[in-house]
Amino acid sequence: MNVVVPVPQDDKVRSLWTREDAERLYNLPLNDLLFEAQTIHRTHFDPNKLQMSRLLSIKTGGCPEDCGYCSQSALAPTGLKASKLMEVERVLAEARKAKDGGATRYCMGAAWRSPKERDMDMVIAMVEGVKALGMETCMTLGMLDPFQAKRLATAGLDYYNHNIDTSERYYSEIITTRTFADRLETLSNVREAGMKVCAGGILGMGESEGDRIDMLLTLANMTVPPESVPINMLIPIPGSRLANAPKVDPIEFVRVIALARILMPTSYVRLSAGRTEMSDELQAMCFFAGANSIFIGDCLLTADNPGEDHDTALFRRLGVSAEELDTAQ
Ligand code: SAM
Ligand code: DTB
Ligand code: SF4
Repeated sequence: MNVVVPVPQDDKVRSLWTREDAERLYNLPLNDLLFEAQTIHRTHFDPNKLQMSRLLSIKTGGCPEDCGYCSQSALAPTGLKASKLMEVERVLAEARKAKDGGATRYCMGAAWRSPKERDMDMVIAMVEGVKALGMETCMTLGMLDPFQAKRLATAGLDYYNHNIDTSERYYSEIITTRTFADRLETLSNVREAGMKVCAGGILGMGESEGDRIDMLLTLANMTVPPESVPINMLIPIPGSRLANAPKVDPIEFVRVIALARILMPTSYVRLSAGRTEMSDELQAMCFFAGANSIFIGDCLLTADNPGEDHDTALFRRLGVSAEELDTAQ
């Protein structure tokens, strides 16, 4: 078997992963790749614990951006009804339910290109309110300038989610209303403001194997890699440009999860959107490959998620349970 030496991420002078390293890992015989990923996983995490987050769409639809995968773009005939920013009290009521359901992190998403000044007070009140419930907070509101990032960080926002979605090369095939560089700039503003970064992407948008590897390399080679890396399987949305994109081969999906685990040994890798379409066996394989975070609940932002009954049964069969929040931090 090839011996793979992971690059230590806490070295003062950190060496970067090369495309060659990543390709070699990705193309290992599957058993070797899984063994390597699971070995690394066990040195940093309890392999039988999953971090559980819950999502809420606080502002749905009517988005001016043209992301080809999204149900919420006003530019695609997806039939989704747009709604206004949710009242703070309603968000907090939903967050309480999520906490009772076992979620330790509450993620609030808005269909915006970027937050407007007039919305910031309500968004800040949501962060403070959810934080006061004793949950970790995460938001995904589109692009942030340094000032907005600082305001959110000061309010106590723990994580900001902003996905790079795919490789730099393929990005403009999927989104034309902003650039890959815009995405990286927001991520840098989030990091500078002192928040933790949640950044990942989507598989199944017609991208190549090289695009998937390059996406992971961009994340892994950041000065500080994201603490949370969501890997979404495209949920095809009727009316969206990617409604008929070719499906990802499940084994290739597992390979990407394993590669993410090896390239970013201490990050949480989230098996994110698309679990409803995955078999229990595929999910189990993703957890073995190093995925250790999921969204729970029966709804993501606008699309379905497996729901509590199915997940509870699956986790019992696999002997995995929810990771508790480390309140000592
Ligand atoms: N509007 C904000 C933005 O785009 O940054 C935040 C919300 S957006 C819906 C959050 C992420 O969800 C996207 O970056 C994308 O990675 C993921 N996503 C959206 N629609 C999806 C779909 N149909 N299937 C899989 N992932 C999806
Ligand atoms: C992420 O990477 N996936 C989540 C979260 N970050 C915001 C969103 C998934 C959205 C799936 C499609 C929908 O619900 O509309
Ligand atoms: Fe808007 Fe975000 Fe959907 Fe893109 S992914 S259309 S920015 S809500």
